Amino acid sequence: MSDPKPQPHVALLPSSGMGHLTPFFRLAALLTTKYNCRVTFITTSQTVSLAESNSIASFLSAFPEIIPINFNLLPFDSTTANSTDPFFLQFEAISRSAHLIAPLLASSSLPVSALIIDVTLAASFVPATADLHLPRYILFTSSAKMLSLCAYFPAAAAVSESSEDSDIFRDGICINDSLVIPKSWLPLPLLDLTNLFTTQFIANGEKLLHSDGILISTLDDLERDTLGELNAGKIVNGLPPVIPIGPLTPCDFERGNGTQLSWLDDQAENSVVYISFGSRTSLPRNQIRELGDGLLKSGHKFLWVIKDMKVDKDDEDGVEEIVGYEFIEKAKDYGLVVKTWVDQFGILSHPAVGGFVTHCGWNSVTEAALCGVPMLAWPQGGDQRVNAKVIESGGMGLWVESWGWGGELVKGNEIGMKIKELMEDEGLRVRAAHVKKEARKVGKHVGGGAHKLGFLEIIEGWK
Ligand code: UDP
Ligand code: G50
Repeated sequence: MSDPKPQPHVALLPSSGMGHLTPFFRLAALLTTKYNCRVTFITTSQTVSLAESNSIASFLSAFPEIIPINFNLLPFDSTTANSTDPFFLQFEAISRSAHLIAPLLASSSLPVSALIIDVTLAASFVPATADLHLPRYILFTSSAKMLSLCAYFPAAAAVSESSEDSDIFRDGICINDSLVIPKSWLPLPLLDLTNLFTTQFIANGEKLLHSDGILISTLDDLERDTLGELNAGKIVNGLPPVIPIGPLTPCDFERGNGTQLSWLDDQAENSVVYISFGSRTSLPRNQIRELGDGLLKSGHKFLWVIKDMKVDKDDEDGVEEIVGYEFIEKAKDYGLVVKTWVDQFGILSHPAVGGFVTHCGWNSVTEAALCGVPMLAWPQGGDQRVNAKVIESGGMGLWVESWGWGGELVKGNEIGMKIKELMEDEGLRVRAAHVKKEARKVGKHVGGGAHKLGFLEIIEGWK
């Protein structure tokens, strides 16, 4: 018998927030179960949310072969940073301990053959690991369209800084002839070049160029052109290869108890609209009430996940207090309203679910695409408007661009009409079913099939 092939040992460095942790869990599972890699998973001593610490514990117990490393962060005085967002502050806290990573990795009893770093940590960890002489890849946790903005933004910001014009982004950011990002789609913090998120975004965008490659969990069917442009040097010159590795599929351990699924079992096919704004977006109370009104007016059944606070640890009030007792009474025969962590992929996979009102977090978008569920895009901040455009132009959903994110109230009537339109649009359903079919093909052959050139070859190179 020939010697077994050497096993690459990949260290993964995720960042803060479920939207950043989740793709790392899925990537770790893929590397371990499909690509015969040893995986070291680096976790920080503190997390912002309970959802993060709970899911890390479940992940590690589901994959005992994965080696956890605890990265002890230095104390960080958040009052010195220009942001109040707990997740952005945590990106910063991790970044400021970056110099401690090289000795930690060097001390691993099994030599590390490659490192995969979350994009929000690129600026600090790409330089901090240069002396290890390892291949270093960035995992970009949003859409390829958003990656285009991230890669191009440092140049746009440099022009802005040297300009007399106080509103340099007025006409949007013109990346090339076919890609202009309107000012209204920019994550709001980017309008202030001194904001912590902005300084990080610029520095991370610059450091993409110093990595060996950028991994991205997207769908060829939705972003083929953008991926082509990124790799043809039409976004920025000198970008390393952008390697589609997805859509990454959820792992079994993420599923939880799924009590909502038995309620769905009693509902007709495609009859229920699912509403969720992800793990870190809460709507103001008056908007929650209008959404409730809209759901009742839509005439469709619904499964609604409510979030009242950005960070789950602060979430104390009961569902009734948030949506109102009157609503609960009226909704009894139409829907289920919950305020817990749900098995989102189980819900989206359920045949009763025929539409998804989403904030357009990239994980949610890829999960809905994998399940063939049409979306009503209702972006609330960050990268979500750019992602909403990907949904809309890919024919996977509707987006009312005028629904702002500056706090203007969207009334129940309008919400109800749009949900009705979503649930009754046959064209969207057919297109979503096609995207699902294609996505699952790629998912099955990730690293092979359409993406043959990409991931598998790279992993071979790590051996
Ligand atoms: N999620 C879930 N149950 C919940 C809330 C969120 O499983 O109750 C998962 C969801 O399926 C997705 C992730 O958490 O995988 C949220 O990531 P996304 O990028 O959609 O949004 P973010 O939370 O980062 O804004
Ligand atoms: C959160 C957010 C805005 C935003 C993203 C968020 C992205 C885009 C990728 O997660 O995921 C990205 C984020 C930060 C960074 C570099 C790249 O420094 O509110 O765009």
